[in-house]
Amino acid sequence: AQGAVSGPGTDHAVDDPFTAERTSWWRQDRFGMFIHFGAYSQLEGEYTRPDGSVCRDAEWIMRECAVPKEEYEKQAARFDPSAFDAEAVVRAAKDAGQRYIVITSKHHDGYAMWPTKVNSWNLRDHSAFDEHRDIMRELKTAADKAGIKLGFYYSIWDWHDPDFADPDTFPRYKKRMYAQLKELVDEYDPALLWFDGEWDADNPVNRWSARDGAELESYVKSLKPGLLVNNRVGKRRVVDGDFGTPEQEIPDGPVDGQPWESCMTLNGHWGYARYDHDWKPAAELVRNLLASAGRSGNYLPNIGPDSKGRVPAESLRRLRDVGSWMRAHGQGRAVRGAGYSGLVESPGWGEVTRGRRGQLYAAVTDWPEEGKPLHLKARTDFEITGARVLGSGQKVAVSRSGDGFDLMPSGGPVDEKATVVELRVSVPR
Ligand code: JFZ
Repeated sequence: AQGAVSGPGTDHAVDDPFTAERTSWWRQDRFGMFIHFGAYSQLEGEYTRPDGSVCRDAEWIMRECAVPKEEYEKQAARFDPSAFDAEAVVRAAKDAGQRYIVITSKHHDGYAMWPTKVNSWNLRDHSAFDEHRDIMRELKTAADKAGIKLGFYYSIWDWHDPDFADPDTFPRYKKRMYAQLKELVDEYDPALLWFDGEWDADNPVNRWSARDGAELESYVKSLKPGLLVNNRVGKRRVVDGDFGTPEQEIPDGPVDGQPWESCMTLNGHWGYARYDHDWKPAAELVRNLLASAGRSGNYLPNIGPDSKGRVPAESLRRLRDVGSWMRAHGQGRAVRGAGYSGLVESPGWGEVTRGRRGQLYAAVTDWPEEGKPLHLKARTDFEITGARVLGSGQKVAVSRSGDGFDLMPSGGPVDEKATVVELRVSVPR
C-alpha cells in the first residue's frame, strides 16, 4: 500500500489499498473506548413490573423485559445524566492509551443522545436533563482538545419508530434515519460511524436489505469522505464497510483481507447494570489488547455510564491499570502501530506483535517454570540480533533451538499482567 501506511505489522491483511489508506490512523491506534449510554441507562438494568416482579437486562431492557412503550417513555422523561463529565471520560480514555471513542448516538430503543431535530425522542426534548447541555458536543470538544477521535454507534434497527416495522411506511423511517445521520456528520464531524442492527435482517419486521446497506455506506461517505464505517451495514454483512466487528471474542489470527476491531464488555453488559460486578481483571484486558494487535486487529472495550452519567469506578480502575501497564512497558509501542508478526507462531505463554520498525514484541503473560526458556517457533528464516525486557532493561539470552529460538530473561516477570521482551530482528530479503 501507500507510504503513509508503512509498518511491517499494520499493513498485514488489508487487501485493498484504498481501505488500507483510509483506515491507516485507526489501525495505528489499535485501541479505543466503546460507550453504551442511552435512555436504558436510566433503568440501570432493572425493570420492576406492575406485579412487583423484577426483570433484568441492560440496553435491551425495553424489548427483553417487554417494558410498555408508555412506561419506557416515562422512565426516559426522568433521565438526568447531569454528572456526565465528558472531559473526565476523554481523560480516562487517553490515560488508558486509547486513541478514539465510539459512543452510542442511538441504540435499538431509538432514543437519540443528541438534540436531533428529526423527532422529540431525544435527550434534549424527552428527559429531565439540562436543555442547554449537549453531551455529544461536550465529548467532541473534549476529544478534539485531547487529540482523541470521536465516532458514533448508530442502530439501524429501531424499536421506537413505528414506521420501521411496516413495509409501507419504512421509506419514511429511512428518510428520518438519513436526516439524523446528516445531523451527526454535520454537527459533530465524527471520524467513524459504527452501525448495528442490520443483522436482524431475517426478522420479518426488519425491512433492512443488502441494497439498503450499500446505499447507506455510500451516503454517509458522500457526507464526509474519509469517514470510516464498520461492516454492520448490509444484510448478513454482504456489504463489508471498512472493518469487521467480531464481538466479545478475539479472532485466532489475522482476518483475511480486512481490518477488524473486537468490541467487548468489561463485565457482562454493554449498558449499565447496577447488579453486575463480574468485572474482567485488568490483566485480561492487557492480554486482549496484545492479542488484538498481534493479529492485526483493534480492541474496543466498553464502559456503561449509570443513570446520572457516572462511569463505574470499577471500569475506570481497570482502564487506569491498562494505561499504567502501557506506560511502564514501552509507552504502548508493542501495541500502537504494531500488528501481526508473520515471523513466529503464536506461543502458548503469551502474545507476539511486530512493531512499526520491525521489532518483535514477545509479551509474556504465563511465565514458564523457573529455569525453563521461552520458546519461539519460527515460521520463516530470520535472525534475532538483540533482546531486552521493556521497562526494566533486563538482559535476555537468545539461542537457536530446534524449530526456532529460546529466550532466557535474566530475571523473572517484571509485571504479572504481561512482561514484554523486545527483539531486534533481521529478516533476509
Ligand atoms: C449488538 C447490540 O444488540 C448490543 O446491544 C450491543 O450494542 C452490541 C455491541 O451490538 O449486539 C450484537 C450484535 C451482533 C451480534 C451479536 C450481538 N452478532 O453478530 O453476533
